[in-house]
Amino acid sequence: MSSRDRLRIAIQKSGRLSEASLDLLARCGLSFRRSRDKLFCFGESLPVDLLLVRDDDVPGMIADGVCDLGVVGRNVLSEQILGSGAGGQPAPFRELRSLGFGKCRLSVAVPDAFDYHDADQFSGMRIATTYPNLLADWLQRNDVSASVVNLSGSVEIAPRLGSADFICDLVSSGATLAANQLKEVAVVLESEAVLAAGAELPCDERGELIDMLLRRIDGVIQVRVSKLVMWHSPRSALESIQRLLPNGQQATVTPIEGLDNEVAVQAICNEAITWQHLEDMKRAGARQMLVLPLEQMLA
Ligand code: PRT
Ligand code: ZN
Repeated sequence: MSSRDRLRIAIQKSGRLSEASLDLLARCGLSFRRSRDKLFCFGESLPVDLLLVRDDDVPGMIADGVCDLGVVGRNVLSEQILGSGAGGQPAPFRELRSLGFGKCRLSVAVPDAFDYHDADQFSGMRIATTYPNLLADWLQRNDVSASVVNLSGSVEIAPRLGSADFICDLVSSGATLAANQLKEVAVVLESEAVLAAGAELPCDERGELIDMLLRRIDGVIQVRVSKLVMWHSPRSALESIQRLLPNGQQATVTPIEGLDNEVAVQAICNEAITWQHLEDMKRAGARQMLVLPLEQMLA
């Protein structure tokens, strides 16, 4: 490992993950000055710099020690982890956190007209993909012997061109499959953007920066879903109201001046709160309910 004292993070230069990656790092308090070639961003608020690269290059750059962390789709990272495992060697990189954006599935799709029941029907078939390692691993785990046709792109037209029977590709809305008269029948991998790191984290100042960044990332991810819920209720109804809160935590109960049996309550909820939750709470005795978004959170 090199003896750099600044941390380096690789993110996608331009593509589906770029904006959300920059947004996440900004929410973690990192600000950058872009260089003229736009491939390197110097960290101004902390000694953390960015490299803007193709998503496929992120794991390799971590393995080579060019950068310490990277944001990349689990699909890309897992494919390369499987690919690097030859000879029983442990992979030189790993997933540290899932980041909650760039969600998609790596799925097997078959022609619309195909009467699909189960994965045994893949036996003896040719499946086109740009993820040969993930597909082969899934076929093996499911005890199916199909042949993997490794393509470099435009997988969805392979069945029409006759170069494969089925495909295995990323799906999000399903529109691309539908436009190609294909249907999704089996999920090989649930994917989203992840924070990737080397097999071992540096134990110098960079390691401390990584720890701090992970704490901030956890906070940023947590506040995205968490809400502060406030209400007034009779003290006697408190327990039954709290039970109605999804994943409610850390209730603070305050007496209300001049009202002996009334309390004001505030609690953090780590799950989405629906109208139904609020209506149920009202029926249980809650009044003056407020649901507020959180800005920052540090456990
Ligand atoms: O230039 P570079 O190599 O960096 O970019 P890239 O073109 O390889 O990657 P990019 O930006 O397309 O995707 C980056 C990452 O976003 C992927 O590795 C996934 O982790 C994630 N992601 C999320 C997706 C999708 N959703 C997605 N829908 N990546 C690709 N797609 C494609 C899919 O391949 C298919 O062609 O979109 C089409 C399907 O979309 P739907 O909505 O029609 O189902
Ligand atoms: Zn790519």
